[in-house]
Amino acid sequence: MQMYNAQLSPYSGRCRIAIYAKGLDVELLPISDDAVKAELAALTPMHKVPTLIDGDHVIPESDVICEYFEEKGEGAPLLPADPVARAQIRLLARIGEIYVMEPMGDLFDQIDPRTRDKNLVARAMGEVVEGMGWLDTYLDGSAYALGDTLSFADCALVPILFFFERLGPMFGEEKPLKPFVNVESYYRAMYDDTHCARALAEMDVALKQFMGI
Ligand SMILES: N[C@@H](CCC(=O)N[C@@H](CS)C(=O)NCC(=O)O)C(=O)O
Repeated sequence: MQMYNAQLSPYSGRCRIAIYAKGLDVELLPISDDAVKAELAALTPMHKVPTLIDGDHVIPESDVICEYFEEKGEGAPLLPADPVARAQIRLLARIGEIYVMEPMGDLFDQIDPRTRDKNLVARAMGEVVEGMGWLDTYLDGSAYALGDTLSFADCALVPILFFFERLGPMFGEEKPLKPFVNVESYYRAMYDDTHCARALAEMDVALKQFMGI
């Protein structure tokens, strides 16, 4: 398999954690390369990363890719058998993706204070904080998002929380995780997981490159 990838993309990071945890043989194709980017655009009108290639199949969307990995049945399972636990994992991932990451995406264009739209920032921040509150409620203090093993929820949440923590100081919030006690202790513990720590280190390098530091 091959996957069109950006090291800084939280959606690509989600799939990389799944790939590392499952020990899958997936070649990562960097869209920082213009030729690779053009290749991706020719394969799917969505031309977003991540996009997975498996033989003749072109599979965009991080959630769909993770589910595809699971259903192929290779490597460690990232969804338990119990339907209630599966629902809980998917709920946590969805809160992160829809209610935290989506509004947080609007903040990337607002990093420069000179060109910042204050109303847009206030609206997006309000939504992000509301979503973070929901996460804080649903995380139950387990070692991982649910229970004591890595799941799809961790794959989704860890890259999102990386951005939440790193973007805070750019908007005047030095310790953005502090009000979210459950989320903060969960996120800190994820650095002890080899696969999450690997993706976090990759995102750290990519963010420094992006910021020119
Ligand atoms: N819902 C998608 C979001 C993917 C996405 O927005 N990727 C961004 C990078 S973080 C991208 O490829 N943007 C390029 C574009 O939209 O053309 C997923 O879960 O994979």
